[in-house]
Amino acid sequence: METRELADTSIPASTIAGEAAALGAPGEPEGAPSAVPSVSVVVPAMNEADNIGWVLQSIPLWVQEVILVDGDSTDATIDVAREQWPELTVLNQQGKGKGAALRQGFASASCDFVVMIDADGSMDPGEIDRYVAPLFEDECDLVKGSRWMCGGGSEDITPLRKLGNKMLLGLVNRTCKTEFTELCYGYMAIRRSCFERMQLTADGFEIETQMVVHAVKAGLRVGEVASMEAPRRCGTSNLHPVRDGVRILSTVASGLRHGPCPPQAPALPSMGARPKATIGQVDPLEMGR
Ligand SMILES: Nc1nc2c(ncn2[C@@H]2O[C@H](COP(=O)(O)OP(=O)(O)OP(=O)(O)O)[C@@H](O)[C@H]2O)c(=O)[nH]1
Ligand SMILES: [Mg+2]
Repeated sequence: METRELADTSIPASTIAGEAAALGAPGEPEGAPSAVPSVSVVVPAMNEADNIGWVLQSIPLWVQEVILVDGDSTDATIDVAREQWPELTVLNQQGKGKGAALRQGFASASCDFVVMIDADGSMDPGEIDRYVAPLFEDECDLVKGSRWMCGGGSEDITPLRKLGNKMLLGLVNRTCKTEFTELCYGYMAIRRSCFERMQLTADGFEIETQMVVHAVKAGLRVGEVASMEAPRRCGTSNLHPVRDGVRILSTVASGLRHGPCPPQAPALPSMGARPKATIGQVDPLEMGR
């Protein structure tokens, strides 16, 4: 595989936090300088009462909008969430599955950039500025987290999921002529104006893969930033590796059926506050933990 040295094109996280802080507290965007883009966070949640409090209290205060899409939780998820973020928008999920929840959240988001993050505490909201920075700098349209880049990692992934991720990643990289280091990871930031071009339809956990494949096929600029995945704080996973793996595979296949992928921009940026990474030298199976 071709190896490309990636420039560290990040801007300091403090720049975003500092400029966005001028927007004021959540729900109070008045007086915002129009040049500073705004950020929505979409959180799909199903019975995450023991985790959602930590997630919401860790979201930077300069985020303007937080949308929780609730999958018919039977516990206190919504109450705990509202307590933590009073201006929270709560949507009752219409369809079924994480993908349906996310699509509903994306459709209702109103800010310039939209960040998606899980409600189980496995993704650190403190990384949000790293995801948003390349959008802010107009280097990317979609920024996806990677647990396998230099500076990333996972304390959560099982050997079976690791293998599945590697095989699906290889398939996407070969057919899309990309050099991604990650595929099935649900921490991303997207320029809201790009959703229309992505034409998302996935209902389940295959949504993340569909976002990546459709973004590439739509000619969007896709970049990766290093991310650290912790184990979910409490509770059990909703993902079934075999069932959802098959759905992901069929998503890749149908995404690729409709013609070739356009070439990616020459510099797939590596961004964020982490050290420089070299895509192509990282073996996903060897990294993490
Ligand atoms: N609204 C909604 N949220 C869901 C649904 N399924 C999963 N989620 C949420 O999507 C996120 C990811 O689901 P997880 O069950 O943690 O899946 P996972 O991260 O692959 O599994 P673990 O690594 O074991 O945590 C969590 O915030 C879930 O609460 C659903 O059908 N509806
Ligand atoms: Mg999880």
